[in-house]
Amino acid sequence: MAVERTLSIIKPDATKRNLTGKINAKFEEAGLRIIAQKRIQLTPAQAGVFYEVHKERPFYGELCEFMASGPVVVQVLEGDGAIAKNREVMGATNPADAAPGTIRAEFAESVGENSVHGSDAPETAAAEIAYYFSGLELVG
Ligand code: FUP
Repeated sequence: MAVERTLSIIKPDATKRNLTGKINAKFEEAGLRIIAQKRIQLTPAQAGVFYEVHKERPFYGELCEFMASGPVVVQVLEGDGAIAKNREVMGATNPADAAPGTIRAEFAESVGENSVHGSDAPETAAAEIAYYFSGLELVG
């Protein structure tokens, strides 16, 4: 399987509850390498650009407000099949449907406040990584 990079975000509900280390342990146990990482505070407008694909959805406003409600940790994860592997480790969007042992099953509070984001395809991964990181910040 090809080595891929994917964009991960530890969301405000998780940073607030001091879960960054526990979530990072899940990535590392699954063989994903955290090759870049920073803790930042988004504005609602910056979150809005990131989630533009959802702008017609009824939850868009609430999602942007939530993503700007506290610090997030943005990360680049690297590994064999990293995009699909990360989504496996994250679990289903709604924690009620997430498989046991996944991040969302263990930590998410609701479908909206679900602790982590992960890119869903190679094209979105490339665009999402470029939104948060410059090439110089990706040291492997
Ligand atoms: P995922 O790829 O699992 O993060 O899920 P989506 O891309 O479908 O959704 C992105 C984010 O929108 C979710 F993480 C949370 C929010 N969302 C809601 O608040 N309500 C919904 O019904 C669906 C998604």
